[in-house]
Amino acid sequence: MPVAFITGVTGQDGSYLSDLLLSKSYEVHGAVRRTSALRRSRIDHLYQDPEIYGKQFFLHYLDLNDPTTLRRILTKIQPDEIYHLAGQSHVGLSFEIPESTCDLTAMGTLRLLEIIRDLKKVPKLFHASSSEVFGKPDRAPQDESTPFRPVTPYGCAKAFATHMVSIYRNAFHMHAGNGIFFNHESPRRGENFVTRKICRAAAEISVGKRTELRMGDLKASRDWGDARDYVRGMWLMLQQDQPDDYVLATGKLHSVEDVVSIAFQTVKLDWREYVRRDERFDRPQEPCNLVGNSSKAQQRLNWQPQSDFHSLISEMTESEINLIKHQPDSSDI
Ligand code: GDR
Repeated sequence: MPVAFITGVTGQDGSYLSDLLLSKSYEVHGAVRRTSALRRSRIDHLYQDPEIYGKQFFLHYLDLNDPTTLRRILTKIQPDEIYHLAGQSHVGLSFEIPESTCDLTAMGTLRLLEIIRDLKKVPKLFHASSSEVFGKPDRAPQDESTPFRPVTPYGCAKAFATHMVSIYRNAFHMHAGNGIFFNHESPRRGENFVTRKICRAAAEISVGKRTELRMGDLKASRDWGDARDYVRGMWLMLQQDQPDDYVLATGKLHSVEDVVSIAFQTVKLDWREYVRRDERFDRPQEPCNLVGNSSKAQQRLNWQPQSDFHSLISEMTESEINLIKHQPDSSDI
């Protein structure tokens, strides 16, 4: 049974990755922050299952700024594969809390690399990098050779971490790779990211739970894929003989307004009646033209995005309607 260790296991990607690895008979260990609530979290279905939790799936309390505990856990479980997904992942918030963003995302990754380097059996490492490293790029679409030009503290922290992973791969011959992932969404997306915020609001407005949706820039655009496709890509990256960096993206740009329009269409409402502009959600700087070219992943990993944008946003909106029906007090999840 291969052993995997996941940082950020309670997040959208960590939870789908746990499902995927467990289905492939891995023993999965996840790192959980002391402050994370497990009950009713995205991994609740695994945590509550006595056939899985404590047998094939294990959780460890760990803060990424606590290298001693990290070293102790890794020495004990001796993972074959590490999936490093944890970090402060909200780009807008990184302007408010740049130091802790850099400490977790940039230095947290370096601390992990340092510990891995010293382990007796050096595990393979996947690092979740981000299209935010490209910022305002000089070309579109972006691929693995596009220079990094971050325009946000988050993007800058990810650029540092991404370079460090490449440096450790080359200098210390580690099987370590960066997944330079463009936006990826799902019904398990965090509620303060734009797609989930919109789908949730459309569902709540449709059942009369609220009357309006306040939004930042509707013209902002992104390359949005499906998180379930992207976690499959993470696993594929670590199954290769040679470690490398890969861009995962759909290659298609859509605007925030497109998300709004599809979500409200799904609940049969005209979005113009409910959506209000609110500059509080604007960011001091926005990246532009972030659209990815995933040819390398398609050729070498045989990876293809399988879901399309329209059905993803409809699925997310329908999932919100189900949540409202079945968990009326879901706002505290
Ligand atoms: P992003 O995702 O910053 O691209 O980072 P997010 O969903 O937060 O924003 C996407 C775009 O929507 C605009 N926007 C708003 N965003 C939010 N959150 N709330 C709003 O009200 C709103 N109105 C407009 C944003 O300005 C932006 O242009 C995500 C994260 O998952 C990162 O961790 C990851 O690395 C990148 O994707 C790839």
